Amino acid sequence: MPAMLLEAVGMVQSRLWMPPDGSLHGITLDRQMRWNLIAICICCCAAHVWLIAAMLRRRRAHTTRSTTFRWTLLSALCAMYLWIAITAQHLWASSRYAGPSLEAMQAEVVGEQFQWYFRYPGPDAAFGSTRPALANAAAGNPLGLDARDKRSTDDVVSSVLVLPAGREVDLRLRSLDVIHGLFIPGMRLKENTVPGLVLHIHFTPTTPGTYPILCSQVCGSGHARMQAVLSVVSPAEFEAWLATREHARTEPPAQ
Ligand SMILES: [Cu+2]
Repeated sequence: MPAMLLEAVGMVQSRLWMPPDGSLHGITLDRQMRWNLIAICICCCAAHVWLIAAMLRRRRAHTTRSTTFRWTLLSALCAMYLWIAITAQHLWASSRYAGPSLEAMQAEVVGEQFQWYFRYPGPDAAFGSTRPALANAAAGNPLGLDARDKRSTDDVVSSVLVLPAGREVDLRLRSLDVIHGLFIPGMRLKENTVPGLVLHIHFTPTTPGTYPILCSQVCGSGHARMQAVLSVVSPAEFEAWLATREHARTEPPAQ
């Protein structure tokens, strides 16, 4: 019965506002959201029934029975609130307080008015230094990669975030100007990019497909067009894509 109820709420949820989930942690998160929604709906309906009944009934003197009923109801509400808070905290902690595994893939997301850039560390597995003074999108260096740092020479910068399905990703988030909000609804992922800070968030995409990337902070006049795409592909397709980008980065163009 609970499974059927969850499934029914899930169908309504996906039709009304939630896109299909493509991440590992999204399964637990969606279940949590559905239980919260069910609890809130029951409370809302019960409160209205109680309110209408109280208006229609004639005022009665307090009895021991009605007082016991009220305390039972209050205790049940407190227990429900605690259950929601504890399970939500557990879910939050597993994704935000616990770090990624050592095998997690590294990638960087950089927000700039009004564009998302994505960087991969290349074969050396280390992100090279950047300098804001060198940032020049027209010259093909939007993040200001410093060529004097050897670790920068193989870094791959892309305007599309391509990730392999089934592998955990450790995203490091930066901003070049104002606060932006990385929001990938299909991955149940939302985190700000803050100037001067490097924030981390980790997750595992599971379902191949294309997912919109949005900005959830009103970051300026072009905020609405600050969109990009996450493409989740098979590990083999990802390796092939990255190898092509790395080759183009490290090999000088043929004369
Ligand atoms: Cu933005």
